[in-house]
Amino acid sequence: MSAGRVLEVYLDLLSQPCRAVHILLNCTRIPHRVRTVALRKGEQRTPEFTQLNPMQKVPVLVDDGFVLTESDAILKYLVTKYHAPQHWYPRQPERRARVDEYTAWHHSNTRPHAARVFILEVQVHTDTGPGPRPDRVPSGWGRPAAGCGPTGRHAGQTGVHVPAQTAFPLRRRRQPGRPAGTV
Ligand SMILES: N[C@@H](CCC(=O)N[C@@H](CS)C(=O)NCC(=O)O)C(=O)O
Repeated sequence: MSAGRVLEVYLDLLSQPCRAVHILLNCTRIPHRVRTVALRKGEQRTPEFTQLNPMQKVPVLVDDGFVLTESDAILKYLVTKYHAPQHWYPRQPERRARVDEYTAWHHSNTRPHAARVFILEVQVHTDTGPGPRPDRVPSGWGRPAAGCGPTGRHAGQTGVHVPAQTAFPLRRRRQPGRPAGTV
């Protein structure tokens, strides 16, 4: 990092890709400054942020004038540029390819499906009912996680809008015995 220009990341920690960047930065102790972009307040649509990322999405990295979006690219850039330990992103081609294989798969598999489970099991209940179902919320939810994990309260604050047409089929699938409005 060039002197005096601290690496900046634009994040909302309610966002999974942002948390991945945040976790890596903290675990590898790369000096950085977090600039929060509150998605629920629409801060990703301000002219200043749009200039940084015309796609109006977080995370965004700014490293001495170099602007980079897409968490996968940011993670790999950070490890390479700041010489993070090899286990994060090995140099050996086959081992590196295994990481790339997973990260390529993650975006169209783990992430959307996990997000869907979260939205249906937690978000919908929080937005339309008494709150997340206790049996769907991990113990320790809302308390800062130990070590390098994400911190803060996430329930009901994902910034994800659940359109009515998404919620409708859920009502039809409602299990007997559960109050209306629950999945
Ligand atoms: N593929 C991108 C996804 C970025 C993304 O979808 N960010 C979401 C938060 S998880 C966002 O900024 N959404 C704001 C919006 O769409 O208005 C990455 O991994 O960085």
